[in-house]
Amino acid sequence: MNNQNLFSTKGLLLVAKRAVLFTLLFSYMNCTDDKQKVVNFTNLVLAEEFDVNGPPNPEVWSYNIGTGQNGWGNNELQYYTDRPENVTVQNGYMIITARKESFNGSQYTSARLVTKGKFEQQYGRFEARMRLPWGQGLWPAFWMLGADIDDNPWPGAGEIDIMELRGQNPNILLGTVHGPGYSGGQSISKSYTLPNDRFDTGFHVFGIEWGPNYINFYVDDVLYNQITPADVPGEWVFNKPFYILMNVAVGGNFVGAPNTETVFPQTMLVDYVRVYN
Ligand SMILES: [Ca+2]
Repeated sequence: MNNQNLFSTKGLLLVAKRAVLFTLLFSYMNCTDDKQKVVNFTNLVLAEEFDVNGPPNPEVWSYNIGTGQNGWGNNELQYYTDRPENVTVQNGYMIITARKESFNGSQYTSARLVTKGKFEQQYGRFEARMRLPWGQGLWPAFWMLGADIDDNPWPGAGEIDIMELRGQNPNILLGTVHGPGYSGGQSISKSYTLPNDRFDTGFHVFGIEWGPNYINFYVDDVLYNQITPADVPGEWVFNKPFYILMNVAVGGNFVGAPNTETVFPQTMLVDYVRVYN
């Protein structure tokens, strides 16, 4: 009887603990939902909707061409071009296509677009609606670099990765910041796993809300991470203007090389890029 009573008390305690945990979890979820619904930036300052067929709007976008130094610092395998085979606007989408083809000494081609010198902003809501490529060795990204990078080399200039994904894990994206003392493998990062779905089979909105001393990362309606100066083991370098980059890399340290299972070509469809302040 004593044992039975003890058991029941323990059982009750367990139930109570679970109730408290559930309540905490529920209020946390509500809290993040509230943060996400009450957006901090609502004034639309850039709306690239990709409604005009042809090359992307030259007033906003330019290109990184070639292989960069050491595969853009990551041993990437693609040669970036501005050819329509690698980037074009059609039927409301910007289409970045990674191809397997021999080109100027590289085995793959793709495109990397930047708004450097054309659109740079400090703080705001930056979001893109996209359908991503997939497969071993594919590395799509929507990201930002500090606009002072020419005078303040990476990682001093800072990097905000709004969305990057390893093509071999098409349901897991990462939101990350790099800065002095926390770059590359020491970057501050959090992943988000799409429940029962993949990022290459439909469109999703990837975004940040970025203000003084915070960056909130979200996917669709889910705010999945907030990074503040307390989270980085070095100088906070995100209180200054940044520019946008969009690309599909092939290979490189982050994803490894494609293999025989990787299907080419692979496309990243960008329905829109919108920025608010
Ligand atoms: Ca569109």
